[in-house]
Amino acid sequence: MSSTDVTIRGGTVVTESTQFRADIAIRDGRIAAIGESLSGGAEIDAGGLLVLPGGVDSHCHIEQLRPDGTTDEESFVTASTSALAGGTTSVVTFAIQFKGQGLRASLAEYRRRAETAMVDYAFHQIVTDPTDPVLRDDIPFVVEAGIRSLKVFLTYDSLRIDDRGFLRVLAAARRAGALVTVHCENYDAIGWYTEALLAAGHTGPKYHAWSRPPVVEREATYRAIALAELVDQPIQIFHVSCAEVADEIARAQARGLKVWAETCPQYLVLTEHDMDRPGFEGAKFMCSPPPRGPDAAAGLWAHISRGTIDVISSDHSGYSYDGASGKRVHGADAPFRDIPNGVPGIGSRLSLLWSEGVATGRISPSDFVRLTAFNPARLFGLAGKGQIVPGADADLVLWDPTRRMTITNTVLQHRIDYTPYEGREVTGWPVLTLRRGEVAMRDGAVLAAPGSGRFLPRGPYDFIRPTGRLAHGFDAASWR
Ligand code: DUC
Ligand code: ZN
Ligand code: ZN
Repeated sequence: MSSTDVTIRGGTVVTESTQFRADIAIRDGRIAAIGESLSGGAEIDAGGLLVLPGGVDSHCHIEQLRPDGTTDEESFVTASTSALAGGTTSVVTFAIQFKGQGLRASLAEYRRRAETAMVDYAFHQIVTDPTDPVLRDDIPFVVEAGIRSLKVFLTYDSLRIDDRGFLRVLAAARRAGALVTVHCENYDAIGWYTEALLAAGHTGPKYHAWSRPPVVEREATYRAIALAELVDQPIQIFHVSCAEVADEIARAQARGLKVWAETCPQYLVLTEHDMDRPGFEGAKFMCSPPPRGPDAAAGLWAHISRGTIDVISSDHSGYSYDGASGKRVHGADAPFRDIPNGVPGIGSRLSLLWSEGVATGRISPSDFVRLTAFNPARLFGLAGKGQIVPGADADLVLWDPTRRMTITNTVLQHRIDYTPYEGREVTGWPVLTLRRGEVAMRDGAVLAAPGSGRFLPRGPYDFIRPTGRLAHGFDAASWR
Protein backbone atom coordinates (compact mmCIF):
# COMPACT_ATOMS: atom_id res chain seq x y z
CA MET A 1 0.00 0.00 0.00
CA SER A 2 1.37 3.39 -0.97
CA SER A 3 1.43 6.28 1.46
CA THR A 4 1.83 8.78 -1.37
CA ASP A 5 -1.00 11.31 -1.56
CA VAL A 6 -0.30 12.72 -5.02
CA THR A 7 2.05 11.82 -7.86
CA ILE A 8 2.89 14.20 -10.66
CA ARG A 9 3.86 12.09 -13.61
CA GLY A 10 5.70 12.70 -16.83
CA GLY A 11 6.70 16.34 -16.44
CA THR A 12 10.02 18.11 -16.88
CA VAL A 13 11.17 19.36 -13.49
CA VAL A 14 12.89 22.76 -13.56
CA THR A 15 15.00 23.75 -10.57
CA GLU A 16 17.21 26.77 -9.94
CA SER A 17 20.14 25.01 -11.58
CA THR A 18 18.93 22.30 -13.96
CA GLN A 19 16.01 20.55 -15.61
CA PHE A 20 15.24 16.86 -16.05
CA ARG A 21 12.36 14.45 -16.71
CA ALA A 22 11.00 13.05 -13.43
CA ASP A 23 7.91 12.15 -11.48
CA ILE A 24 7.28 13.74 -8.09
CA ALA A 25 5.63 11.95 -5.17
CA ILE A 26 3.94 14.08 -2.50
CA ARG A 27 3.11 13.07 1.03
CA ASP A 28 1.64 15.21 3.82
CA GLY A 29 2.06 18.38 1.77
CA ARG A 30 5.76 17.82 1.13
CA ILE A 31 7.84 16.42 -1.69
CA ALA A 32 8.53 12.81 -0.69
CA ALA A 33 10.47 11.58 -3.73
CA ILE A 34 11.67 12.69 -7.16
CA GLY A 35 12.46 9.95 -9.65
CA GLU A 36 11.37 7.70 -12.46
CA SER A 37 8.22 5.59 -12.58
CA LEU A 38 6.74 6.85 -9.32
CA SER A 39 3.08 6.18 -8.68
CA GLY A 40 0.43 6.27 -6.00
CA GLY A 41 -2.30 8.50 -4.65
CA ALA A 42 -4.02 10.90 -6.99
CA GLU A 43 -2.03 10.98 -10.20
CA ILE A 44 -1.65 14.19 -12.15
CA ASP A 45 -0.46 13.97 -15.74
CA ALA A 46 2.22 16.56 -16.47
CA GLY A 47 3.13 15.23 -19.91
CA GLY A 48 4.38 18.03 -22.15
CA LEU A 49 4.50 20.44 -19.21
CA LEU A 50 7.20 21.89 -17.01
CA VAL A 51 7.04 21.47 -13.26
CA LEU A 52 8.29 24.61 -11.52
CA PRO A 53 8.46 25.58 -7.85
CA GLY A 54 5.45 27.69 -6.91
CA GLY A 55 6.22 31.37 -7.32
CA VAL A 56 7.41 33.31 -4.29
CA ASP A 57 6.41 36.97 -4.56
CA SER A 58 8.54 38.71 -1.96
CA HIS A 59 7.07 42.19 -2.41
CA CYS A 60 3.33 42.73 -2.62
CA HIS A 61 0.98 45.09 -0.81
CA ILE A 62 -2.16 43.24 0.23
CA GLU A 63 -4.97 44.65 2.37
CA GLN A 64 -2.37 47.07 3.73
CA LEU A 65 -3.75 49.16 6.56
CA ARG A 66 -4.12 52.89 5.99
CA PRO A 67 -3.98 55.56 8.69
CA ASP A 68 -7.72 56.30 8.33
CA GLY A 69 -8.59 52.70 9.29
CA THR A 70 -9.36 51.56 5.73
CA THR A 71 -7.15 49.18 3.77
CA ASP A 72 -5.78 48.73 0.29
CA GLU A 73 -8.49 47.46 -2.02
CA GLU A 74 -6.90 44.08 -2.71
CA SER A 75 -7.90 41.70 0.08
CA PHE A 76 -6.05 38.58 1.16
CA VAL A 77 -8.70 36.48 -0.57
CA THR A 78 -8.63 38.33 -3.89
CA ALA A 79 -4.84 38.68 -3.89
CA SER A 80 -4.48 34.96 -3.13
CA THR A 81 -6.89 34.12 -5.93
CA SER A 82 -4.90 36.12 -8.44
CA ALA A 83 -1.60 34.77 -7.12
CA LEU A 84 -2.67 31.12 -7.37
CA ALA A 85 -4.19 31.67 -10.82
CA GLY A 86 -0.83 33.07 -11.91
CA GLY A 87 1.32 30.33 -10.33
CA THR A 88 2.40 32.05 -7.11
CA THR A 89 2.00 30.11 -3.87
CA SER A 90 3.82 32.26 -1.27
CA VAL A 91 3.99 35.99 -0.69
CA VAL A 92 5.77 38.43 1.58
CA THR A 93 3.50 41.36 2.27
CA PHE A 94 3.64 44.39 4.59
CA ALA A 95 2.69 45.20 8.15
CA ILE A 96 2.88 48.97 8.54
CA GLN A 97 3.76 51.33 11.38
CA PHE A 98 1.85 54.60 11.51
CA LYS A 99 3.82 57.59 12.72
CA GLY A 100 3.24 58.19 16.41
CA GLN A 101 2.36 54.54 17.05
CA GLY A 102 4.30 51.39 17.86
CA LEU A 103 4.52 48.21 15.78
CA ARG A 104 2.56 45.72 17.84
CA ALA A 105 -1.08 46.73 17.40
CA SER A 106 -0.97 47.08 13.63
CA LEU A 107 0.96 43.81 13.32
CA ALA A 108 -1.69 42.02 15.40
CA GLU A 109 -4.47 43.49 13.25
CA TYR A 110 -2.64 42.58 10.08
CA ARG A 111 -2.03 39.03 11.22
CA ARG A 112 -5.74 38.72 11.95
CA ARG A 113 -6.64 39.91 8.46
CA ALA A 114 -4.13 37.58 6.82
CA GLU A 115 -5.90 34.56 8.30
CA THR A 116 -8.16 34.56 5.24
CA ALA A 117 -5.24 34.06 2.82
CA MET A 118 -5.02 31.07 0.51
CA VAL A 119 -1.34 31.50 -0.28
CA ASP A 120 1.31 31.03 2.40
CA TYR A 121 2.52 34.38 3.68
CA ALA A 122 5.19 36.22 5.62
CA PHE A 123 5.50 39.92 6.45
CA HIS A 124 7.98 42.72 6.07
CA GLN A 125 7.59 45.23 8.88
CA ILE A 126 7.48 48.83 7.60
CA VAL A 127 9.13 51.23 10.06
CA THR A 128 8.17 54.89 9.66
CA ASP A 129 8.85 56.30 13.12
CA PRO A 130 12.00 54.90 14.71
CA THR A 131 11.51 56.11 18.27
CA ASP A 132 13.53 54.71 21.17
CA PRO A 133 10.76 52.32 22.32
CA VAL A 134 10.20 51.09 18.77
CA LEU A 135 13.90 50.38 18.30
CA ARG A 136 14.48 48.95 21.75
CA ASP A 137 11.31 46.92 22.31
CA ASP A 138 9.13 46.59 19.21
CA ILE A 139 11.69 45.61 16.59
CA PRO A 140 13.06 42.73 18.71
CA PHE A 141 9.44 41.75 19.43
CA VAL A 142 8.40 41.53 15.76
CA VAL A 143 11.61 39.73 14.83
CA GLU A 144 10.94 37.17 17.58
CA ALA A 145 7.43 36.81 16.12
CA GLY A 146 9.03 35.60 12.88
CA ILE A 147 9.25 38.81 10.88
CA ARG A 148 12.84 38.83 9.71
CA SER A 149 12.72 41.80 7.34
CA LEU A 150 12.05 45.49 7.81
CA LYS A 151 11.13 47.99 5.11
CA VAL A 152 11.99 51.65 5.11
CA PHE A 153 11.01 54.39 2.69
CA LEU A 154 13.39 57.22 1.90
CA THR A 155 10.49 59.14 0.33
CA TYR A 156 6.68 59.69 0.68
CA ASP A 157 5.45 62.22 3.27
CA SER A 158 3.67 59.71 5.47
CA LEU A 159 6.32 57.00 5.34
CA ARG A 160 9.78 58.45 4.91
CA ILE A 161 12.53 58.41 7.44
CA ASP A 162 15.55 60.70 7.33
CA ASP A 163 19.15 59.52 7.28
CA ARG A 164 19.50 59.52 11.07
CA GLY A 165 16.32 57.49 11.39
CA PHE A 166 17.50 55.12 8.68
CA LEU A 167 20.79 54.57 10.50
CA ARG A 168 18.90 53.84 13.70
CA VAL A 169 16.70 51.27 11.93
CA LEU A 170 19.73 49.64 10.30
CA ALA A 171 21.40 49.34 13.68
CA ALA A 172 18.26 47.96 15.35
CA ALA A 173 17.88 45.41 12.55
CA ARG A 174 21.45 44.28 13.00
CA ARG A 175 21.02 43.87 16.73
CA ALA A 176 17.79 41.91 16.28
CA GLY A 177 18.88 39.91 13.22
CA ALA A 178 16.68 41.13 10.36
CA LEU A 179 17.23 42.12 6.74
CA VAL A 180 16.39 45.72 5.80
CA THR A 181 14.65 46.44 2.50
CA VAL A 182 14.69 49.97 1.13
CA HIS A 183 12.58 52.15 -1.16
CA CYS A 184 15.24 54.41 -2.62
CA GLU A 185 14.20 57.83 -3.92
CA ASN A 186 15.35 61.25 -2.68
CA TYR A 187 12.44 62.86 -0.83
CA ASP A 188 13.59 66.48 -1.02
CA ALA A 189 14.59 66.27 -4.65
CA ILE A 190 11.15 64.92 -5.59
CA GLY A 191 9.40 67.60 -3.52
CA TRP A 192 11.41 70.42 -5.05
CA TYR A 193 11.06 69.14 -8.59
CA THR A 194 7.33 68.53 -8.14
CA GLU A 195 6.71 72.09 -7.00
CA ALA A 196 8.52 73.43 -10.06
CA LEU A 197 6.59 71.15 -12.43
CA LEU A 198 3.23 72.08 -10.95
CA ALA A 199 4.11 75.78 -10.99
CA ALA A 200 4.91 75.42 -14.68
CA GLY A 201 1.48 73.89 -15.27
CA HIS A 202 2.84 70.39 -15.82
CA THR A 203 0.20 68.44 -13.93
CA GLY A 204 -0.76 65.34 -15.98
CA PRO A 205 0.19 61.76 -15.11
CA LYS A 206 3.21 61.76 -17.43
CA TYR A 207 4.91 64.35 -15.23
CA HIS A 208 5.10 61.77 -12.46
CA ALA A 209 8.12 60.34 -14.30
CA TRP A 210 9.60 63.82 -14.77
CA SER A 211 9.32 64.50 -11.04
CA ARG A 212 11.61 61.60 -10.08
CA PRO A 213 14.17 60.91 -12.84
CA PRO A 214 16.78 58.13 -12.48
CA VAL A 215 19.27 60.38 -10.68
CA VAL A 216 16.80 60.73 -7.80
CA GLU A 217 16.68 56.95 -7.40
CA ARG A 218 20.41 56.53 -8.02
CA GLU A 219 21.38 59.04 -5.33
CA ALA A 220 19.12 57.43 -2.74
CA THR A 221 20.39 53.97 -3.67
CA TYR A 222 23.98 55.07 -3.28
CA ARG A 223 23.14 56.68 0.07
CA ALA A 224 21.26 53.62 1.32
CA ILE A 225 24.19 51.40 0.43
CA ALA A 226 26.70 53.76 2.06
CA LEU A 227 24.73 54.01 5.30
CA ALA A 228 24.20 50.24 5.38
CA GLU A 229 27.95 49.80 4.91
CA LEU A 230 28.59 52.16 7.84
CA VAL A 231 26.37 50.04 10.08
CA ASP A 232 27.43 46.74 8.46
CA GLN A 233 23.82 45.75 7.89
CA PRO A 234 22.68 43.64 4.90
CA ILE A 235 20.02 45.29 2.72
CA GLN A 236 17.88 44.60 -0.31
CA ILE A 237 17.14 47.48 -2.69
CA PHE A 238 13.55 47.22 -3.83
CA HIS A 239 12.13 47.91 -7.29
CA VAL A 240 15.26 48.92 -9.21
CA SER A 241 13.96 50.72 -12.29
CA CYS A 242 17.00 51.18 -14.54
CA ALA A 243 20.66 50.37 -15.17
CA GLU A 244 22.01 53.57 -13.58
CA VAL A 245 20.66 52.35 -10.26
CA ALA A 246 21.73 48.75 -10.80
CA ASP A 247 25.25 50.03 -11.60
CA GLU A 248 25.50 51.42 -8.04
CA ILE A 249 24.41 48.08 -6.65
CA ALA A 250 26.86 46.15 -8.83
CA ARG A 251 29.71 48.34 -7.54
CA ALA A 252 28.71 47.63 -3.95
CA GLN A 253 28.40 43.91 -4.61
CA ALA A 254 31.85 43.89 -6.23
CA ARG A 255 33.24 45.36 -3.01
CA GLY A 256 31.77 42.45 -1.07
CA LEU A 257 28.89 44.31 0.56
CA LYS A 258 25.75 42.38 1.37
CA VAL A 259 23.45 44.27 -0.98
CA TRP A 260 20.80 42.50 -3.02
CA ALA A 261 18.42 43.89 -5.60
CA GLU A 262 14.93 43.38 -6.88
CA THR A 263 13.15 44.59 -9.99
CA CYS A 264 9.58 44.08 -11.19
CA PRO A 265 7.88 43.31 -14.53
CA GLN A 266 6.58 46.89 -14.82
CA TYR A 267 10.18 48.08 -15.34
CA LEU A 268 10.75 45.44 -18.00
CA VAL A 269 7.62 45.93 -20.08
CA LEU A 270 6.19 49.41 -19.41
CA THR A 271 7.79 52.76 -20.20
CA GLU A 272 7.22 56.32 -19.07
CA HIS A 273 5.38 56.90 -22.34
CA ASP A 274 2.54 54.73 -21.02
CA MET A 275 1.82 57.55 -18.58
CA ASP A 276 1.31 59.88 -21.55
CA ARG A 277 -1.90 58.27 -22.73
CA PRO A 278 -4.89 60.53 -23.41
CA GLY A 279 -6.81 62.03 -20.53
CA PHE A 280 -6.26 60.42 -17.15
CA GLU A 281 -5.47 56.97 -18.58
CA GLY A 282 -1.76 57.39 -17.82
CA ALA A 283 -2.58 57.07 -14.10
CA LYS A 284 -2.97 53.33 -14.65
CA PHE A 285 0.78 53.05 -15.18
CA MET A 286 1.94 55.25 -12.29
CA CYS A 287 4.16 53.62 -9.73
CA SER A 288 7.30 54.65 -7.89
CA PRO A 289 9.96 54.55 -9.03
CA PRO A 290 8.27 55.14 -12.39
CA PRO A 291 8.80 53.08 -15.53
CA ARG A 292 11.65 54.72 -17.43
CA GLY A 293 12.54 55.41 -21.08
CA PRO A 294 12.40 52.79 -23.83
CA ASP A 295 16.06 51.71 -23.30
CA ALA A 296 15.75 51.01 -19.59
CA ALA A 297 14.52 47.45 -19.93
CA ALA A 298 17.58 46.41 -21.94
CA GLY A 299 19.80 47.78 -19.17
CA LEU A 300 17.89 45.84 -16.55
CA TRP A 301 18.04 42.61 -18.56
CA ALA A 302 21.82 43.05 -18.76
CA HIS A 303 21.98 43.36 -14.97
CA ILE A 304 19.68 40.37 -14.54
CA SER A 305 22.06 38.33 -16.70
CA ARG A 306 25.09 39.58 -14.76
CA GLY A 307 23.46 38.60 -11.50
CA THR A 308 23.20 42.10 -10.01
CA ILE A 309 19.45 41.67 -9.72
CA ASP A 310 18.43 38.65 -7.68
CA VAL A 311 14.67 38.85 -7.44
CA ILE A 312 11.71 39.75 -9.63
CA SER A 313 8.70 40.55 -7.50
CA SER A 314 5.41 42.18 -8.44
CA ASP A 315 5.25 45.16 -6.02
CA HIS A 316 1.53 44.50 -6.42
CA SER A 317 -0.07 47.65 -5.13
CA GLY A 318 -3.48 47.94 -6.57
CA TYR A 319 -5.46 51.11 -6.72
CA SER A 320 -8.52 50.71 -8.92
CA TYR A 321 -9.07 53.14 -11.75
CA ASP A 322 -12.76 53.87 -11.18
CA GLY A 323 -13.16 53.06 -7.49
CA ALA A 324 -13.68 55.81 -4.91
CA SER A 325 -10.38 55.21 -3.09
CA GLY A 326 -8.34 54.41 -6.20
CA LYS A 327 -6.43 56.44 -8.74
CA ARG A 328 -9.16 59.13 -8.81
CA VAL A 329 -9.45 59.58 -5.06
CA HIS A 330 -8.54 63.26 -5.53
CA GLY A 331 -10.64 63.67 -8.65
CA ALA A 332 -10.62 62.59 -12.26
CA ASP A 333 -8.23 65.37 -13.16
CA ALA A 334 -5.96 65.38 -10.11
CA PRO A 335 -2.39 66.62 -10.53
CA PHE A 336 0.12 63.78 -10.66
CA ARG A 337 1.29 64.54 -7.12
CA ASP A 338 -2.12 63.50 -5.74
CA ILE A 339 -2.60 60.27 -7.70
CA PRO A 340 -1.85 57.13 -5.65
CA ASN A 341 1.23 55.25 -6.81
CA GLY A 342 1.17 51.57 -7.58
CA VAL A 343 0.18 49.02 -10.20
CA PRO A 344 -1.41 45.59 -9.79
CA GLY A 345 0.72 42.64 -10.85
CA ILE A 346 0.58 39.67 -8.48
CA GLY A 347 -1.16 37.48 -11.07
CA SER A 348 0.69 38.62 -14.18
CA ARG A 349 4.25 38.51 -12.77
CA LEU A 350 5.19 35.00 -13.86
CA SER A 351 3.60 34.95 -17.30
CA LEU A 352 5.09 38.35 -18.19
CA LEU A 353 8.53 37.29 -17.07
CA TRP A 354 8.38 33.95 -18.84
CA SER A 355 7.19 35.61 -22.02
CA GLU A 356 9.67 38.49 -21.96
CA GLY A 357 12.53 36.51 -20.47
CA VAL A 358 12.43 32.82 -21.31
CA ALA A 359 10.37 32.81 -24.51
CA THR A 360 12.67 35.48 -25.97
CA GLY A 361 15.83 33.61 -24.93
CA ARG A 362 17.04 36.33 -22.54
CA ILE A 363 17.06 33.96 -19.57
CA SER A 364 16.84 30.20 -19.11
CA PRO A 365 14.02 28.34 -17.35
CA SER A 366 16.35 27.83 -14.38
CA ASP A 367 17.10 31.58 -14.28
CA PHE A 368 13.35 32.12 -14.17
CA VAL A 369 13.02 29.75 -11.20
CA ARG A 370 15.90 31.48 -9.42
CA LEU A 371 14.49 34.97 -9.92
CA THR A 372 10.88 34.22 -9.09
CA ALA A 373 11.02 31.51 -6.43
CA PHE A 374 14.41 30.21 -5.28
CA ASN A 375 16.16 33.53 -4.60
CA PRO A 376 13.23 35.29 -2.93
CA ALA A 377 12.74 32.28 -0.66
CA ARG A 378 16.45 32.10 0.27
CA LEU A 379 16.97 35.87 0.64
CA PHE A 380 13.98 36.18 2.95
CA GLY A 381 14.58 33.00 4.93
CA LEU A 382 11.50 31.11 3.76
CA ALA A 383 12.61 27.60 4.58
CA GLY A 384 11.00 24.88 2.47
CA LYS A 385 9.88 27.25 -0.30
CA GLY A 386 11.15 27.88 -3.82
CA GLN A 387 12.82 24.50 -4.30
CA ILE A 388 12.00 21.11 -5.75
CA VAL A 389 13.84 18.75 -3.40
CA PRO A 390 12.66 15.97 -1.08
CA GLY A 391 11.38 17.53 2.12
CA ALA A 392 10.40 20.89 0.58
CA ASP A 393 6.79 22.03 0.64
CA ALA A 394 4.98 20.64 -2.40
CA ASP A 395 4.30 24.08 -3.88
CA LEU A 396 4.45 23.31 -7.58
CA VAL A 397 3.22 24.80 -10.82
CA LEU A 398 2.53 22.84 -13.96
CA TRP A 399 3.60 25.32 -16.60
CA ASP A 400 2.79 25.22 -20.29
CA PRO A 401 5.73 27.01 -21.95
CA THR A 402 4.02 27.18 -25.34
CA ARG A 403 0.58 28.34 -24.32
CA ARG A 404 -0.29 31.71 -25.82
CA MET A 405 -2.62 33.90 -23.81
CA THR A 406 -3.94 37.41 -23.97
CA ILE A 407 -3.76 39.11 -20.59
CA THR A 408 -7.07 40.62 -19.56
CA ASN A 409 -8.23 41.84 -16.21
CA THR A 410 -10.73 38.99 -16.01
CA VAL A 411 -8.06 36.34 -16.49
CA LEU A 412 -5.99 37.80 -13.65
CA GLN A 413 -8.86 37.53 -11.13
CA HIS A 414 -7.69 40.34 -8.85
CA ARG A 415 -10.07 42.89 -7.35
CA ILE A 416 -8.48 45.91 -8.99
CA ASP A 417 -10.58 47.00 -11.97
CA TYR A 418 -7.75 47.17 -14.50
CA THR A 419 -4.38 45.76 -15.44
CA PRO A 420 -1.64 47.83 -17.09
CA TYR A 421 -1.06 44.81 -19.34
CA GLU A 422 -4.59 44.59 -20.81
CA GLY A 423 -4.47 43.03 -24.28
CA ARG A 424 -0.82 42.01 -24.07
CA GLU A 425 -0.03 38.66 -25.70
CA VAL A 426 2.16 36.33 -23.65
CA THR A 427 3.69 32.92 -24.25
CA GLY A 428 3.82 30.62 -21.20
CA TRP A 429 1.02 30.07 -18.69
CA PRO A 430 0.32 28.07 -15.53
CA VAL A 431 -2.25 25.31 -15.96
CA LEU A 432 -2.25 23.86 -12.43
CA THR A 433 -0.98 25.13 -9.08
CA LEU A 434 -0.37 22.89 -6.08
CA ARG A 435 0.02 24.51 -2.68
CA ARG A 436 1.45 22.11 -0.11
CA GLY A 437 0.24 19.22 -2.24
CA GLU A 438 -3.32 20.43 -2.71
CA VAL A 439 -4.63 21.43 -6.10
CA ALA A 440 -5.19 25.14 -5.51
CA MET A 441 -5.80 26.12 -9.16
CA ARG A 442 -6.69 24.06 -12.21
CA ASP A 443 -7.16 25.65 -15.64
CA GLY A 444 -7.80 29.05 -14.11
CA ALA A 445 -10.32 27.84 -11.53
CA VAL A 446 -9.03 28.66 -8.04
CA LEU A 447 -10.03 25.87 -5.66
CA ALA A 448 -8.22 26.78 -2.43
CA ALA A 449 -10.43 27.70 0.50
CA PRO A 450 -10.09 31.08 2.22
CA GLY A 451 -8.00 30.58 5.33
CA SER A 452 -6.02 27.67 3.92
CA GLY A 453 -2.84 29.76 3.61
CA ARG A 454 -0.31 29.57 6.42
CA PHE A 455 1.78 32.16 8.19
CA LEU A 456 5.48 31.54 7.55
CA PRO A 457 7.43 32.57 10.65
CA ARG A 458 11.09 33.07 9.84
CA GLY A 459 14.10 32.34 12.01
CA PRO A 460 17.68 33.61 11.72
CA TYR A 461 19.38 32.81 8.41
CA ASP A 462 22.71 33.33 6.76
CA PHE A 463 21.99 36.31 4.50
CA ILE A 464 21.22 38.59 7.42
CA ARG A 465 24.53 37.97 9.15
CA PRO A 466 26.73 41.12 8.99
CA THR A 467 30.14 40.97 7.26
CA GLY A 468 32.12 42.04 10.35
CA ARG A 469 33.66 44.96 8.42
CA LEU A 470 33.48 48.15 10.50
CA ALA A 471 35.33 51.44 10.09
CA HIS A 472 38.15 51.55 12.67
CA GLY A 473 36.67 48.37 14.13
CA PHE A 474 34.23 50.49 16.16
CA ASP A 475 30.70 49.13 16.33
CA ALA A 476 28.39 52.11 16.77
CA ALA A 477 25.32 49.89 16.39
CA SER A 478 26.02 48.15 19.67
CA TRP A 479 25.72 51.55 21.42
CA ARG A 480 22.23 52.24 19.99
N1 DUC B 1 5.63 52.30 -4.87
C1 DUC B 1 5.86 51.89 -3.65
O1 DUC B 1 6.85 52.22 -3.07
N2 DUC B 1 4.98 51.10 -3.04
C2 DUC B 1 3.80 50.73 -3.59
C3 DUC B 1 3.59 51.10 -4.96
C4 DUC B 1 4.56 51.99 -5.56
O2 DUC B 1 4.42 52.41 -6.67
ZN1 ZN C 1 8.66 50.88 -2.41
ZN1 ZN D 1 6.06 48.33 -2.68
